[in-house]
Amino acid sequence: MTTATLDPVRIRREFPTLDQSVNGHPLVYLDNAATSQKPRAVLDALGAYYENDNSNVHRGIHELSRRATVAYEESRAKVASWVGATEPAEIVWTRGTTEAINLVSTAWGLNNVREGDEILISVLEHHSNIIPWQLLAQRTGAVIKYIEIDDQGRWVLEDLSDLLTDRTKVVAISHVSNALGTVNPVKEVAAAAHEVGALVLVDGAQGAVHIKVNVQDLGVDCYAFSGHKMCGPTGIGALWARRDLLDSMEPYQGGGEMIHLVEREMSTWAKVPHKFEAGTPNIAGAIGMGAAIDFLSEVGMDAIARHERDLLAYALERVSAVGGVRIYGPESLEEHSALISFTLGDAHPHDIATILDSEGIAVRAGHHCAQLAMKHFGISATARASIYLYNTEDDIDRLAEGLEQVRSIFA
Ligand code: C6P
Repeated sequence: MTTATLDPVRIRREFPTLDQSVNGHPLVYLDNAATSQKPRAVLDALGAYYENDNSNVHRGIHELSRRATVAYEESRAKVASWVGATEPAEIVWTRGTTEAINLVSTAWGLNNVREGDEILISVLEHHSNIIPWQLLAQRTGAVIKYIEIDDQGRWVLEDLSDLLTDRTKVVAISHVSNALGTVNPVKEVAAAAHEVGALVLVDGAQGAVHIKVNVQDLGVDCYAFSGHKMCGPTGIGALWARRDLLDSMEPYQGGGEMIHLVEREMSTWAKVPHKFEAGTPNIAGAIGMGAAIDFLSEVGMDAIARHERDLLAYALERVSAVGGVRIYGPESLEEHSALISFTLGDAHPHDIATILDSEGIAVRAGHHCAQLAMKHFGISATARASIYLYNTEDDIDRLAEGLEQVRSIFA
């Protein structure tokens, strides 16, 4: 593998799952925004941990526990440098993006948001970045305000200075929309939010996958992301947050690992990040996420981004040429991440996905956990083809051929 260009045909050989037939056809996997496939390097890291080092972390004074702890903490350091954290302690392991957002909305929110305060989110958000804030609003009496979107699924920011007030306590926004592919101007909104003293949390579930993230450059306070969308295992993800913020926050859950001293009436907490990691963590998952970061770093994020952009351009051309297709999301490639969200005439997106599946092509159909975004367009669902580093022009050709079949059935 080289860092300059990327050969997807060579890369896909690293992914055993891709080497199979589905419904009698070679698999075309275009559901990467839901979860990516895993390279052999990640599967091997998981196997090696369970075969050689399986043990609990930070507890046992024995060799296996030492090895497990070293590998687990090394992975934390890799995740820290992946997003530009100033130190590994700024990374809290979570089950994924969803848990990372809930951690902040609960551990920070319940102590910092009061009745009448305002929470600003956008209509484009995944439910994981809506519901935790609605729960917080219900519990505190805070008010939720929304950044609206235009007909290309981009934030409308003309009235941002009205949306942000001295009551705005938190701005929670996605880096990239999973439903439409919009790459959002997070940096600009974060700067404005900080002017009114609000905390800025970014849902990076679809960001850290495709974009070389630097949280310092973005100028945000928290960044949440998942391992399974970036070649890592399921059930592991991370919250990055500024160290002083983490230090100031109360624990999220109580249990082993997160304490310093336990007394009958009162206990004290471990230092961050362990304060937020109650119970035995997903050790294998963390090690697997570290292996995924090694893998992606070796391929090179610049090369991945270039490949995805070229393939997206090709896919937009091929898919939009199918009669009756309507594509949702930004027209400019600069603002459009590696997925195509679309409808095709009167065909229900579930029917589109079912017909494609019969041809061995995996796409997602539905509201993509973004019902507010769907509502904006007056639809309940789209079909979504999402691209990653191992997809090829052949995959896109197969998708376009499959869509022609859908069209012929529903014409
Ligand atoms: N989106 C999709 O098919 P978890 O489940 O915690 O790893 O990630 C949740 C999440 C949060 N924000 C965004 C922008 C997301 O895309 C997701 C996951 C998947 O689009 C499953 S619904």
